[in-house]
Amino acid sequence: MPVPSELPDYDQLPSAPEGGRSAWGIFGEDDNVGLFNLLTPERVRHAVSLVKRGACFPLDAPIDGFAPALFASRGVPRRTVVHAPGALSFDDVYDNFFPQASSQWDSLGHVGYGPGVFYNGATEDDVAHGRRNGIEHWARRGIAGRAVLLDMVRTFEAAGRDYHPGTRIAFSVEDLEAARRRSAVELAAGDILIIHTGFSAWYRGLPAGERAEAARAGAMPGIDQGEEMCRYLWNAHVSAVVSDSGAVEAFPVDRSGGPTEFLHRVLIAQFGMALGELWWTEDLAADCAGDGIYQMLLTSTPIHAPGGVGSPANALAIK
Ligand code: UVW
Repeated sequence: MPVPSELPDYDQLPSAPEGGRSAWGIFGEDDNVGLFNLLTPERVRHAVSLVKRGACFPLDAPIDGFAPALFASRGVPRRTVVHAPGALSFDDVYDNFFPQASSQWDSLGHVGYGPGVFYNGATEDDVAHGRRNGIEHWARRGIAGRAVLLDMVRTFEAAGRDYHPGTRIAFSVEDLEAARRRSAVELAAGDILIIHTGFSAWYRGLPAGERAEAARAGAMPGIDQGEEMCRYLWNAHVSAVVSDSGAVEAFPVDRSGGPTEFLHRVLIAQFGMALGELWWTEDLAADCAGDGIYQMLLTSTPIHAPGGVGSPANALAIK
C-alpha cells in the first residue's frame, strides 16, 4: 500500500475504545511497520544531505552496560569464551541475553493497548507466536532518516530549573517545545525524535551499590503522560521517539490510569510509533551543544530475530 502523502491530524483519527486515538489501518490492514513507513526514499535522501562533517556518533551503550538491569524482569547478558588452550580460534556465546536490557528498540509487539490488543489489531496469540509486529519487520526494512535531538538537560539548565537525571521529571509539551526552539529545528514527518535526559550516563556512572538502589527506585525523566502529549507527537508525525532514559515516558508510570496515562499503550499499540530506550546520547548531545546543529542522519539495523519483541538499537548518528 502506498504511504499516504498526508496523515490526518490527531483529532481526525477515530477514538480508541478506552482513550486516545487509533491509527490502525493507515498503512494497510496487514502493516507491521507502523510509522517507519514514513521513512520514504525522499526523506532518507534528505537526511543523508544533512551529513556535513562525516562525524559518527554510535548510540548504543554496551550490551551489559546497565547492571543491574533496570526492570526486575530483565538481566545482564553473560559472555562465555569458547576456546581450547592453544587452539587458533576464539568464539563466544551469550546467555541471559535480554535485547531490551541496554540500548534498545521496542517492537510493535512490546506493549498492547489493552490485554490481547496490539498494533493494527494483532492478538496476543499473533505476538506470542511471532506472526505479527515482530522486530524482523524493521530489520528487513532497515531504519534511516532524519533525527532531531532535544536536549532536556541543557534546556532546563539554561532556564535555571532544577534538574537531576535520577528523578522522575515529566517533560511537558511546552518543555519539549522549549528544547526544540533551542535546537532551531521544525519537526517534520518521519523524524526520529531523540530526547536527551542524561539518565544513562548518570546511572552507568554510579558506584555499584548506588546503582542497585537506583534500579530499585526506578525514577527516570521522560515525556509527560496524557492526551496532550499524544496529540503533540502524532501531529508532529514523528516515526519514533528515543531517549537515553529507560522508558521514554517519565517513570514510574501509573499503569492503573487510562491508556494515555501509560503512553506505551497509545504510542506503540495505536500509533505504531517506535520507542527506543537507554540509548547512549551523551556524546551526540555534547556535540550538538558545541556546533549548534541538532539534526542529523540516523541509521539503525535492528537484530533480524523473527518474531522478536525487542532489539539492541544498533544505531548510528552521522553529522
Ligand atoms: C516500559 O514498559 C515502561 O519500559 P520498557 O519499554 O523498557 O518495557
